Amino acid sequence: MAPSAKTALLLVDIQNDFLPPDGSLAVAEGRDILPHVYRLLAEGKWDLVVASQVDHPHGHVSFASTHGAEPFTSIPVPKLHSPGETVLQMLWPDHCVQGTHGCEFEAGLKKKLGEDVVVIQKGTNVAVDAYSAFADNQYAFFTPLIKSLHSAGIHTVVVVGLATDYCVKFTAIDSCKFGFRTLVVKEAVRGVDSKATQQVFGELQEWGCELVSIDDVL
Ligand code: VGL
Repeated sequence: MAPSAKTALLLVDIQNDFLPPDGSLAVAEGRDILPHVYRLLAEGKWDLVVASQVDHPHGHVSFASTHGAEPFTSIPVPKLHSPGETVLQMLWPDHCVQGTHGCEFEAGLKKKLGEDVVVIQKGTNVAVDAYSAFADNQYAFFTPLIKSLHSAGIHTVVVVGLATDYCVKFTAIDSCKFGFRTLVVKEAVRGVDSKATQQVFGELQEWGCELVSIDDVL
């Protein structure tokens, strides 16, 4: 990395509900990222640390329970601002409900986050899901993340967290689209479907993301 390039560490959705043993949408190997994430926080020289947090209201459109349907199936749901049009929504178990333990950052991470961490909440609109930390899945509403990165003069974004095949993927791709040099730390991401990881890494590279090892960014 060029020494002058201002760099942000972006921690994607490291929340109790995405972690075993109790998370309602636990990523099976999710805890494996934690030592790497702690090390990045302890040893990294970051110009900005950002933590994204899924913060869903009760009855969120992405919850299977909202529709009386089975989790891990897909259904068409109304597209915002487009009467009569629909988008396909993957349905999940209820997760990261505002104000619940499952919504909180993992306890060890919480202790290690400095007071200057920028927390970006997403998925707060009941009618649309939000995998990317930059915007919802329909790009109808943007979070303050792009403004935070630009205000801090960030050039490079280092992405870690959960889950490789959903929120990490869409966040890293958006980061590339917005023109940031985007590095995804292989040891510090895990997927809902671990078999999909290599395919997702390939997709990320096609978009211009760099897959790196932790020692490349420390
Ligand atoms: C996520 C599924 C549903 C994630 C969020 O953080 O990757 N996955 N909502």
